[in-house]
Amino acid sequence: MTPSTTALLKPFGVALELDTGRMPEPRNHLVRRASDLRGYYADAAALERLIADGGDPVHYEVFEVPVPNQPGHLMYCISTLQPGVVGEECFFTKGHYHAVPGTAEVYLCLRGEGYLVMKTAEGAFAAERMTRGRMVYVPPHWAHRSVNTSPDEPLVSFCVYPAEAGHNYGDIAVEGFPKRVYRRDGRCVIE
Ligand code: S6P
Ligand code: ZN
Repeated sequence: MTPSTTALLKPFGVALELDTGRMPEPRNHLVRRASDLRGYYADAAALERLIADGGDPVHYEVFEVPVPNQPGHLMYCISTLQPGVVGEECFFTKGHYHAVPGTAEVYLCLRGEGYLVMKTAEGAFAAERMTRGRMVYVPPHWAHRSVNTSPDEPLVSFCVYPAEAGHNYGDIAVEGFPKRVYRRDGRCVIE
């Protein structure tokens, strides 16, 4: 089948800074600070202290040059999740299901260390290690959240997913994930 003229997108390239996890010329740049994560961490008082005394630090940034959100296209982004803890809990992204639930995602870790934690609406849980050069496959129907377990290094990832997938934050602000990731005495604990 020949695509219509409007469906034909000209091929393009995008520069990525693999170490810093930035795009020099993004069209979309999402910044989430500690205050955007209210309600998500186990220790709400520790988060408020971080916001008030720590200058409401940036938690993570996502850089995109979008493509049409239509089936057939692939969306992609590079993101940087800063290191840190709220109380003892490692910094994380909000986490989401895809609005089109039958869409998967690939995460490639470019720098740092952490986990991609995942859950299903039926209560299944998985945690896959993220280290440089490791790819994690998020199957359809699994909500996913990045967690940075390093004491001092950003977690940089590149992800690719169907352009129509969208985001569904659903119950995550209220229910969270079945397990949380903590750093205690220099060790990482998932419980
Ligand atoms: C999109 C993909 C990432 C996240 C980003 C921010 O499917 O998984 O681009 O959107 O890491 O996470 P969140 O949970 O705040 O949207
Ligand atoms: Zn996603």
